[in-house]
Amino acid sequence: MIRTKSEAAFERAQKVIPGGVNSPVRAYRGVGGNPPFIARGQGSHIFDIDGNEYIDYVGSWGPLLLGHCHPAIIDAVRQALDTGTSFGAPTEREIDLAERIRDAVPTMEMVRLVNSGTEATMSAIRVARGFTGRDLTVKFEGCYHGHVDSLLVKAGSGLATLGIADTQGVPKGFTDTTLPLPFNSVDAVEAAFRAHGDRIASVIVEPVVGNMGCVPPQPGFLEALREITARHGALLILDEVMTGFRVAYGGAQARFGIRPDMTTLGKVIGGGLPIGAYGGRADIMRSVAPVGPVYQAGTLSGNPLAVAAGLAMLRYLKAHPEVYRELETTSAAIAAAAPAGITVNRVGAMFTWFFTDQPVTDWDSAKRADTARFARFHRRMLEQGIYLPPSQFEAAFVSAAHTAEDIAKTAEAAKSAFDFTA
Ligand code: KE4
Repeated sequence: MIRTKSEAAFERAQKVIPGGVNSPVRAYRGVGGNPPFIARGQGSHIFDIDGNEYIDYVGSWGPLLLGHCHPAIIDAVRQALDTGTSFGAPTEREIDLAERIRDAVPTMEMVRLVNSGTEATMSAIRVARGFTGRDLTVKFEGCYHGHVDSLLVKAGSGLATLGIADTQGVPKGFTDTTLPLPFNSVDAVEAAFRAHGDRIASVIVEPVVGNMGCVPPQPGFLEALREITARHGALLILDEVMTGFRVAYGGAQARFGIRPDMTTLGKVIGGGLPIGAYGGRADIMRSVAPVGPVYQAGTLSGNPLAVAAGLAMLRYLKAHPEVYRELETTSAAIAAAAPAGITVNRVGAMFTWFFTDQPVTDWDSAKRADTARFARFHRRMLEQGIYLPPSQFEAAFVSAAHTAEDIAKTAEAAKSAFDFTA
């Protein structure tokens, strides 16, 4: 593929934007080569500025569950545009979205809209501290909850991709309040609570991890988190920024039957526009300002365009439950394209091909994957018009727009790329 325009754009971008990108993982440091610059998307495909076409398995890192430019989303944003872009004042459609979220995720008895997943998780752990009067947060190695100062400890996603164990710029005092534990280890959680139980405000977890690659919960793990946190008076926060409305209409908590105290959302609920949300038990959420003493705010929170896109997305998903059956079928078919020797982890419309023949159940097993071979594979797939997340430690996303033809082309390209990189 010719990508001369992208190469020139990347040169120019790096002179004014750190790494030439507005989010590190987009720079392709994890796979080598330079990133294509995107001109437009349509359905399950994206097109770069050199006119190359790709089947898209990034989907803007999760929001585009219906694919690019779905008419329901585009029409809703177009209509909202005619009434203005922002008011900084309450609007009825924010109530509509909060009510729809509560309808889909009943444990979110009250909801606050914010502008990103990071804001959602940052706010949720703050509320948990304020509500419990405790300071410590438990997280899991390889999980990523956005670039929240205190949670950038053994985090996944871009930190795992770049091999940044813990970022610079966060005072030790901040990260001292965070206890990173191995994902899927009930023993480690029990031990942490034995040692610090009366100081732990919350446990925050990706119920299905996407940020070390896709790693499902082992049977009983989420249930154990629920029981242990309740026993010690700590709050269980499910970070469903990625899994929310993706692995089921009600998220991972519906799929696995878990009732958390709080949930964070993002991505899908904005239909591709900037959004996040946190919520949970009404008694907890009543500690949020202006009702309670825990402060959280945002100029563009509940932004009319993002809310219009999110409402259109959730309305469509509620009216078309068949989407989730189609996503399961499509994802299973694509994930199955991996040959022997590759570990495939998949939950609903998110999956990862790990370049190891061993099970991947936590960060220690994920990081044994052959990232050099993954990089060669990624480049080979890109050359064949398959646009995968540029990191072994990211989940790939399937949309309702992916077709049988996409699946066939992807399977063919994958076989060639696996053989080529063997
Ligand atoms: P944002 O602040 O990026 O909207 O959301 C942070 C976040 C929180 N929780 C989970 C489970 C997440 O997956 C994320 C963000 N996901 C990454 C993809 N692994 C965003 C991609 C990027 O950082 O560019």
